Amino acid sequence: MIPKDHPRYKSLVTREMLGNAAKKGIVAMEGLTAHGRGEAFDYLLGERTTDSARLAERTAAALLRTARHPVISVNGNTAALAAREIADLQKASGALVEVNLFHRTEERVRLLEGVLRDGGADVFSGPAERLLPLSHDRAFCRREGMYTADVILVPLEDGDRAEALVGMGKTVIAIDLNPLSRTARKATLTVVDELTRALPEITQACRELAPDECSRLVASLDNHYLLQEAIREMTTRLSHVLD
Ligand code: PTJ
Repeated sequence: MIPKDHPRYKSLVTREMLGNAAKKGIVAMEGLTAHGRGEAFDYLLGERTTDSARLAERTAAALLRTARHPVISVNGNTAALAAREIADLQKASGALVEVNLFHRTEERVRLLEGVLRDGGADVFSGPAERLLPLSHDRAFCRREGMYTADVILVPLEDGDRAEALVGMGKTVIAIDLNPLSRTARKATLTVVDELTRALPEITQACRELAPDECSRLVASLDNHYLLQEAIREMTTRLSHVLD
């Protein structure tokens, strides 16, 4: 029982939920460690959406809205934390939703597809092939899905696949609280914000952006600047946190 008046109530409830999702096989055991790393970086950000993250979120929306064939890639942590938010973003952006796993088994793929459908998403499923230039199982995807996508949103990704997708000429949007990660540095655009804060912001921006603002945001995309701003926000907060 987690008491509602506990100062870290939300964080404790999320951990408990992820622990239960791991017991059911939705979240990989390794996903719990990944979540802990994310929490540590969120502490440094002050657990809020910064101005530079909001700019990144609007730019992500602009990329999705102007894409020919956008795809949202979903792993275990993302499905457990944000199935409903993924469904909302799919409706606002028109993107395909496709499961892609590092710790891949057919059973986990089916479990995650069920979680996403329960959240309201229309999941692009069916037999996957080893199509991406990777030696691990994130290489599995569908020819009419990720493989032919021009823009891919990859929340909580690993750097290998972000790099491979960029190498294939795709525009890669990462959501990652760690601005130092390989993913953050390899992606075309990195949203340094917590997943469940970032997705509704991107969805809202998809709904409200006018075409000329989409073009302006895409033309001025500068990921190096966004990462520098995220690191600056963290170091500024660190230097004042005990004031
Ligand atoms: O479900 P699978 O089998 O595909 O496995 C998924 C994990 C997450 C285990 C796998 O992709 C992995 O190992 O990821 P990494 O390399 O640990 O990277 C995850 C990144 O996401 C880290 O940089 C974390 O800081 C970040 N992160 C964790 N939780 C959140 C987050 N970023 C945003 N929001 C979060 N809630």
